[in-house]
Amino acid sequence: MNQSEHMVLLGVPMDCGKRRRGCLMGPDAYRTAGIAEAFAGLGHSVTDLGNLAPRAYPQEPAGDKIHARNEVISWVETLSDAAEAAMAQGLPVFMGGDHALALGTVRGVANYAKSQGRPLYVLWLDAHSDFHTLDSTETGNLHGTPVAYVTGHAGFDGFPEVTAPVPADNICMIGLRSVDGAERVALEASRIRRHDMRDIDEHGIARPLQAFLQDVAANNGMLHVSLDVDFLDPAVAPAVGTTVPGGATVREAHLVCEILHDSGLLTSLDLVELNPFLDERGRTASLMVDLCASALGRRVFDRPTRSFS
Ligand code: HAR
Ligand code: MN
Ligand code: MN
Ligand code: MN
Repeated sequence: MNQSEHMVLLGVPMDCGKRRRGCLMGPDAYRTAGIAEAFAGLGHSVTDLGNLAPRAYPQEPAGDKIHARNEVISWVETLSDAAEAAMAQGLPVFMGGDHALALGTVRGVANYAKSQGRPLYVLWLDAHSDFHTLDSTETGNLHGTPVAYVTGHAGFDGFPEVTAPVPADNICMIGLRSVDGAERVALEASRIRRHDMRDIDEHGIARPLQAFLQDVAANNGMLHVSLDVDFLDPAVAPAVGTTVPGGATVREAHLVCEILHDSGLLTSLDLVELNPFLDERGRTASLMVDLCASALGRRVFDRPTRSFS
């Protein structure tokens, strides 16, 4: 399979989904690591729309438990509109920025899928489940909340209504190893598919992914992938604020991306939580770009298209 895509790059220098700063440098790190050249080298056309910015927002109220609520709300509005528009042009890659950007990108992509009469599926590659509501979050950091928001959970006061909530059945999380108590209770009560690192150790990473992709294909779904740098083991991807040991290896991550490419199902992609301030000679940014290349068709050899049994 060698379909050529129109890649639409959007820089999202969002840094307000948590306290530690640096993710605002993410978009330029991806550019410096050669993301556009990597896609072009695979035969895709590429448009870089530059960096987005939130519109003006009211001052944050003093003492709010939620960090930078108004700034995030403003980003969500900007990102929803940008995502919906970019979907009509090609395959958007949202170069973050922290994971709070997914409140906006997934909301916008879901609106687009609805307009096409197709279901949206979301693959969440992350050490964390990011399934807190504004009530359950202990840190007040909104990068820990996007999955609860886009599935339509209540209590996101002041946030735009989620007009096309993603059904829990359509979400698959792979890589989990840091899930807070309230998130675990909520996940266990939901139909979200969740694969922790023990699952991956015991059964491999290909099987749960292929089962999910089969469902996406059977339902003519669109597929949004949200790739958090901390999905990867911090030994190979140190440039992230929330490192958790025991993450995916370089090969496991490439295999996920290679299988995604072979499926032909990918329709949009978030790259989140890269903090270039914490990187070592650009190695994390370069690894993320290499993974993107695998997801868009880079390979050593073509795979046989039929079995020989
Ligand atoms: N669960 C923790 C919290 O709510 C940590 C969330 C960290 N999230 C990310 N993205 N780094 O996955 O604050
Ligand atoms: Mn995350
Ligand atoms: Mn994470
Ligand atoms: Mn938490």
